[in-house]
This record gives sequence, C-alpha cells and structure tokens, in this order.
Amino acid sequence: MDFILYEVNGAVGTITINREKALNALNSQVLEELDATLDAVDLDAVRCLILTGAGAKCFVAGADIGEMSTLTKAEGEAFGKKGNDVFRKLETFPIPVIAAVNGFALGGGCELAMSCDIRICAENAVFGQPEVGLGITPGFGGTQRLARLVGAGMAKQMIYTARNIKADEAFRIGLVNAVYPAEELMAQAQKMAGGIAKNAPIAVRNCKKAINEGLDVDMDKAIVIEEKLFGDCFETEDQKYGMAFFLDKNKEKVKEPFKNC
Ligand code: DAK
Repeated sequence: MDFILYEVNGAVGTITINREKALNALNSQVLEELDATLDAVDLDAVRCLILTGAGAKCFVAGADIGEMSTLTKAEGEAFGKKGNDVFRKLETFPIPVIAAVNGFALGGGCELAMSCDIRICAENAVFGQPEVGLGITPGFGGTQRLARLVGAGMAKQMIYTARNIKADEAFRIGLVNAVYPAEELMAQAQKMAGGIAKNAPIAVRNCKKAINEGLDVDMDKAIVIEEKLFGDCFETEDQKYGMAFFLDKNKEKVKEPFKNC
C-alpha cells in the first residue's frame, strides 16, 4: 500500500490515509487501497476502527482535484462510483468506525468523516463542502449525509455557501461529538474505541445495523428491524455471560472479556 497505513492495537484497528504531500486528497489509488484495507480487517480480532489522516494539518482535503479536472463524463461516473462504494462500505462496515479528524475535512474529506459512525476532532479541524465553488455538487453522499446529521437547513447553508466551519461550530451543530487539543485526539479516539471494543461485539454490531437500517425506513418498519436484531443477540455466549454476570451476586468476581460468539 502506498497511501494507507493500517495498524492494530488490541481490538482496535487504525487506518491512516497517508498522502500528506497532497493533504491526503482522495485519488483513485487511495480509494482502492482504502477499499482493500477494509476487506482485510480481521473481524474476529478487531472490534472498532479509527480512521484518520497523516500529519498535523489535514484529515482529507477532498477528492483529488488534479485527477478530477481531466475526467470525461464516463470517467467521472466511474470515479464517483469507486468513492461511493467505499464510503458505503465504511458506513455499513460491521463494526463501528470513529473518524478522528485532525485538520481539514473538506469536500470528500467531510463526506468520508460523515460515512463513519462517530466523529471527534482536533481544535484545528475545519469542515466544509466547497464543491459548488468548483462547479460540482457534493458527490460522495454529502447532500444526503450532512442533511441527516445536522438537519436540512444547516446542511443547505453549508453546501450552498461553500463556507468552511471550524471545530467549535462543527460541535455546536452536531457534526462532531467532541473537540480535543490536537495532541490528545488520537489518545481520545483510542480510549473511545477501547470502550466500545470492551462491550459485547455481536450486540454492538447489531446496534449499528439497527440504527443505520432503522433510519432509512418509517418507525413501524424500524421497530421490526430492532426486534429482529434484539432477538438475534439471544443464545449467544456473550448474552448468556453478560446477563449471568449481572445476576451473580458475587461482587468480587471480575468481568471476563466478551468472546464474540
Ligand atoms: N486535491 C489535490 N491536491 C490537493 C487538494 C485536493 N483536494 N488539496 C490540497 N492539495 C495539494 C495542493 O495542490 C498542494 O500541492 P503542491 O502545490 O504542494 O503540489 C498541497 O496539497 C498543499 O496544499 P496547499 O498549498 O493548498 O495548502 P494550504 O495550507 O495553502 O491550503 C487547503 C490548505 C486545504 C485550504 C487547500 O489545500 C484547499 O483548499 N484544498 C482544496 C480543498 C477542496 O476544495 N476540497 C474539495 C475537493 S472537491 C464525485 C464525488 C465526490 C467528489 C467529486 C466527484 N463524483 C460522484 C463524481 C468530491 C469532490 C471534492 O472533494
């Protein structure tokens, strides 16, 4: 891999987009490597992912404008599909993904962060959808995911004006869950990921599925999705152990790690 770093620390995997010279801009190769990295994640061992960008300045400065500038309509469509497929893979990835946004998250970079389950950022983070200034619409799900995350009015303002917002505003509108000093960001991401990884993996996966799939349908259908995924947790070793541990009155007993089965 030229542009993606992947490391595993306990049950937490960290994917770093590593194209610092171009502010981690997403060209076809980065998208292909990100796709291959996700396919290679060992889901028996890894229970939460962190996604970040290399360097102190940038998460991802968007799709690669140099590469896009010469695309034909057909090539543009193929590039868009490559991006959309990998962003959707991330969004529906079986385990949670935390975006640790360490600087600029513009255009496709903001859209990439929005494909993750949770966003936290450094104080120097900047978010924006500058596409209309480039003569295009946000094409990696920005018009859809931003509106779902921050509401249609705020999403329309950000997208129509192409104005960037800083970390404090991103926090205020609910685009990120927390803001940290840059030097603390990765430790905080690890801490949150570690906390998620300690919980029953099948239950966590089913929660992700229930929230994602439930948001796409009306409440009557959403409740049925929840019921099914709730039921699926029963008879798992983790459910039996988690409930037996609670019911055991021996307060000296230390909770064992969940086994993912
Ligand atoms: N693409 C390519 N190179 C980029 C880049 C980008 N998005 N962003 C930065 N770079 C490169 C710069 O060209 C420069 O390269 P050298 O000149 O050193 O070779 C290097 O990174 C450092 O950048 P700057 O010199 O500009 O650094 P500054 O600190 O002055 O500025 C900045 C930082 C982040 C404010 C600035 O670089 C900037 O505004 N970058 C562009 C941000 C942007 O407009 N991003 C949105 C891109 S549009 C589609 C689906 C999705 C999309 C498109 C199509 N389909 C469905 C077909 C997505 C579109 C986008 O994301």
